[in-house]
Amino acid sequence: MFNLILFGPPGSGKGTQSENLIKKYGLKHLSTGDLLRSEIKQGTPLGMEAKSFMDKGQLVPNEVVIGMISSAVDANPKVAGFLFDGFPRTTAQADALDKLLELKKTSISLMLALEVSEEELVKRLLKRGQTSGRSDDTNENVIRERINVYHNETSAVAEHYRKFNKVEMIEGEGSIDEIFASISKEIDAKLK
Ligand code: B4P
Repeated sequence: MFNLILFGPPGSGKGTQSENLIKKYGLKHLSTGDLLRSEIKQGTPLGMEAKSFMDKGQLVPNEVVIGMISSAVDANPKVAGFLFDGFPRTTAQADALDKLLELKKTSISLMLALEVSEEELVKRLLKRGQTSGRSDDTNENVIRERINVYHNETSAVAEHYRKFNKVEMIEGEGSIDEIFASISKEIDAKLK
């Protein structure tokens, strides 16, 4: 199996690049942000709990997100690999993911980390907020809080995988096609 983590701050292009990557490499896309927004749309208790955190720009509790990913991995036993988008976002989530994959006799193959400046992130998310209907994209304070949370809680996840030599950095500013080409190059080198 080829299991990829697409990593980076909010607005760095994880969701955008994932759409093209799943088409090219046939991976199963697991986005915790998409899974949570689907729960909110359906009005489930999990969705209602998650919304209260997401609207403030905070992370949803680890046990909620880990449970969701665990079910999604179990529900897809025959895939070529997973593309984890927006997960793991804490070291506790990374530990849980490693254990989960170990039980399936597999592991993370590669983490690609998108690098984008803070001002560009804010600009992109405010722009998306004009059309997406996402409440966490319309308020600049909430966007900046999400970026702070990334620095304080999420960036350490890259250190976790760096210990195993699994991280490659990607320049995340430029056209979507240029960034996709850089990402594909890293994946192709790893698949060789
Ligand atoms: P996510 O849904 O993961 O959203 P995101 O990080 O904001 O966005 P992403 O990075 O995918 O967006 P993209 O750049 O593609 O998380 C939302 C919330 O859910 C979190 O704040 C948290 O509360 C919760 N959550 C999710 N996962 C969690 C977890 N594991 N643990 C706890 N809580 C969790 O797109 C941004 C915009 O940039 C788009 O409009 C796009 O068109 C544009 N863009 C992309 N690439 C571009 C480029 N090259 N140039 C110009 N614009 C570009």
